[in-house]
Amino acid sequence: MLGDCAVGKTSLIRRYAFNRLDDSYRATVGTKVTTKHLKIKTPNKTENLKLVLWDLIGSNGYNALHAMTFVGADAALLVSDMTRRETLENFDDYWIPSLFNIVDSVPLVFVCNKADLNGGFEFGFEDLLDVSEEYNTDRDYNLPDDLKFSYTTSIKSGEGIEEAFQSVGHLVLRNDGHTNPVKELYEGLLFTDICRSSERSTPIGALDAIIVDFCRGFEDTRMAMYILRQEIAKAGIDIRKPVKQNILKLVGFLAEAESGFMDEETVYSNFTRRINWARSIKEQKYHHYVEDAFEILRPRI
Ligand SMILES: Nc1nc2c(ncn2[C@@H]2O[C@H](COP(=O)(O)OP(=O)(O)OP(=O)(O)O)[C@@H](O)[C@H]2O)c(=O)[nH]1
Ligand SMILES: [Mg+2]
Repeated sequence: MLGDCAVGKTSLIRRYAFNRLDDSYRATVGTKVTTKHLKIKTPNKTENLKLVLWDLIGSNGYNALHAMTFVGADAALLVSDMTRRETLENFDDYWIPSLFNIVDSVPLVFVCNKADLNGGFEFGFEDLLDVSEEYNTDRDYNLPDDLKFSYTTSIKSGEGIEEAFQSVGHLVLRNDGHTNPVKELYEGLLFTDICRSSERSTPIGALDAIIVDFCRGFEDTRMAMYILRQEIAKAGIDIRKPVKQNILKLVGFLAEAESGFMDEETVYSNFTRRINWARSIKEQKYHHYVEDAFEILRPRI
């Protein structure tokens, strides 16, 4: 699930996999995995598919975390918010190039979400179609007649949700990338390269590097994320606006957690590396003020 912050990635999964509606917004901390079993009807038979959905934080700047999540992906569902045009533009400007940087090319399904809202729309389904056709035409990805590559969705009415995930299911089934270990190895190496070059002088950049660095000590990212979510909360970090002081605290908490199952030397070298990243954060207080002022002024200009 790809798309900017607050477009509705988590809400769509919640509605689809658990049939739950929840109006509150809490940015997804790191990544979260949900499994959904579905039936895929092909002309000759019905196949059972276990779809593993990877939800991630959409916020700008978590580039290494995003890249890590893309490794091994078989398809992507790109989510935009019809009331914010930049969420559509960012497909081209950020999400698709970043994804294809890691996984070469995988089938893409597009949705414009929040169709239930009364007005305030900054783009429509036609605009989404333009993007979708640009990416899916030359490929031989086939879908049954009743399914498409793009949908208008709403978590309130439920429109388009089942169909969008059915499309993803069909495409995953036909484009099974898991059979190629060389490809996965290559993707992994590419990802390591991205991590090395990531920008760490901003609070988000450093936190991004620390999160990914912590995950690399684990076979199972889900377990790492589970621990991270707890420690990030304990350190009082707001994932969308982290501050240096709390990131320093987090580095300590992570070392404490690691000391339960890692040897002393590894814990110490992890701690030293991460604390150096956290210490080198240049706090951009001034920029925060400008950003906040802009948020206040925006409706008036
Ligand atoms: N009216 C309306 N609100 C929606 C819809 N989908 C999501 N929302 C609301 O939009 C807000 C953000 O939704 P989330 O699902 O948390 O967004 P996200 O894409 O997971 O955001 P990040 O985790 O920060 O990347 C929440 O308040 C949701 O209730 C929709 O179809 N219609
Ligand atoms: Mg989310």
